[in-house]
Amino acid sequence: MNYSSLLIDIADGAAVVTINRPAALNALNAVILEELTAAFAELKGNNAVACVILTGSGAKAFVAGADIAAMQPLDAVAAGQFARLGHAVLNDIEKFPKPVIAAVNGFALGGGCELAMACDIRIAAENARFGQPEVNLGVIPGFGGTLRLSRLVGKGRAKELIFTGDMIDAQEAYRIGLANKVVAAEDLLAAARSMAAKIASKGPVAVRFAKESVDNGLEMDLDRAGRFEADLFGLCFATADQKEGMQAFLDKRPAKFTGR
Ligand code: DAK
Repeated sequence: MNYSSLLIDIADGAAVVTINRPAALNALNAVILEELTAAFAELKGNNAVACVILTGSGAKAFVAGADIAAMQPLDAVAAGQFARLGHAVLNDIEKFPKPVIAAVNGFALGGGCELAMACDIRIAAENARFGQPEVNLGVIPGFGGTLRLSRLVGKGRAKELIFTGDMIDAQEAYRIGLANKVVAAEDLLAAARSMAAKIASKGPVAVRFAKESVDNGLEMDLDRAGRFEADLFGLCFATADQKEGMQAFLDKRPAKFTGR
């Protein structure tokens, strides 16, 4: 499929999806949200893709938020539709059956911070800035920010960021657990590709089950979460990858996973 606002580059098991609207700091409009939905649906079934890297075009921004100019005139019904579109995209990414890494190359504000938080892992460039500045605009985070930020960094820190609208830099984001690591801007894509390649070399079914277990387990009490994890652990033994992975260990050779 051809995309007007996304660039997609697939190599070595990873798809780099670049939101390409640098003149507006990659602000999310309905076209980008619809194209992200289509792109993730396409990548889901692509066996050459083990991992997705999401980033923004240009040196300045990952995504500076939802498109304020497009949102300003919306009535309550249209705003609700826009919010549902955003939620659907972020849910698709969160539930995507392969890991998604956000390579945060500058501003990740509002909907941009929310988009990064829907990804499994965030690698930040030194110039990255994170924030939920919606209160400056008279609204609250509308794409799951109040939910995902508090789960990632805890209730107190999330409330401080959301109530003040303050931006934090990459090191502070790392310190509070919002970013997994910080790298020099020029090394960002290489760092993301290197992590994606490492993940792509593992058993794909095991990685998918691990993602499901972490995400679903966090929403359950420990008893149910434990049973869910045990069921997925058991299911691993129905895969060729489990037989191969354990046999390879016993043979003292690298495993050759097939994703079956
Ligand atoms: N939307 C539209 N255009 C944006 C934008 C945005 N979020 N952010 C930047 N731009 C545009 C600027 O208007 C400017 O366009 P031109 O004037 O050149 O045409 C261009 O990008 C470059 O930006 P600046 O000139 O402002 O660049 P600076 O370096 O001076 O400043 C900045 C960079 C990131 C600090 C600044 O651009 C800024 O503060 N941007 C807005 C950040 C922000 O407030 N983001 C949160 C957006 S609100 C909801 C669903 C979702 C949401 C809310 C409700 N429901 C429907 C319930 C989500 C809301 C948000 O994400």
